[in-house]
Amino acid sequence: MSQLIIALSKGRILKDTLPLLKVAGIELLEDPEKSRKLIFPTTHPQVQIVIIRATDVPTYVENGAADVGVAGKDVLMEHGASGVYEPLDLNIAKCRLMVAGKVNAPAVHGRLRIATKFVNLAKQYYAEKGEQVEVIKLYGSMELAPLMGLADRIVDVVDTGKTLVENGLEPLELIAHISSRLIVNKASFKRKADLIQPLLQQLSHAVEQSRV
Ligand code: PRT
Ligand code: MG
Repeated sequence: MSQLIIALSKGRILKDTLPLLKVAGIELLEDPEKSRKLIFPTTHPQVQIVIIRATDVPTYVENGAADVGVAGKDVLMEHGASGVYEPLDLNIAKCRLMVAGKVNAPAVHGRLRIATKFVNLAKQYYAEKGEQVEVIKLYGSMELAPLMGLADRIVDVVDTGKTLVENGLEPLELIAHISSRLIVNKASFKRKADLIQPLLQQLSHAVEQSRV
């Protein structure tokens, strides 16, 4: 019997995906937030869930190490992820990809310095605007960069905006609306259609239910 590996990341994606998977008859037997394990069996004998970093999900699925995954559109756009199918918008972990800067910051002369973990997205965004900028790669806590004089702006995802406000920053430009997507390895999509097609149908049904 073929096995299906689903890649998820801890935190909001796991929390929001589990109720959808439950509708598809897939439930974890233990809580990954309380475990150091990385591979988890489920109530479905043919399905296992692996827990990895959010930014690694497209890599696992693209290479077939996982058959299916859930990743934010921000992560997918930054990664490229051209090697995977993206059949379903799960409408979860919603946020906005934005440019933000210090409140009442004086005008910048010369090239803007942009701190972000979304280097490709930031470069693409400013290239499309025809603006020459310097992009500085960070791995986290982007909000700190303008306060410390490391950058003039950040490109990051914003949900409530609370983190910006608490750090004296304000949203300046909306780049994209973001939600998490189901992604599928292209070979698995064909070879494991018997498992993936019903999963897709049940998940899209669950997403529709959650919309109303
Ligand atoms: O945290 P880690 O470095 O392991 O990886 P990650 O940040 O990529 O993963 P995770 O689990 O934090 O986010 C997974 C996905 O959730 C992202 O790829 C987004 O698509 C989506 N998402 C939705 C968010 C947020 N909302 C969000 N608010 N991802 C991050 N945030 C951050 C935001 O950048 C800010 O620093 O949460 C902070 C609080 O946001 P506010 O605006 O509510 O204050
Ligand atoms: Mg995070």
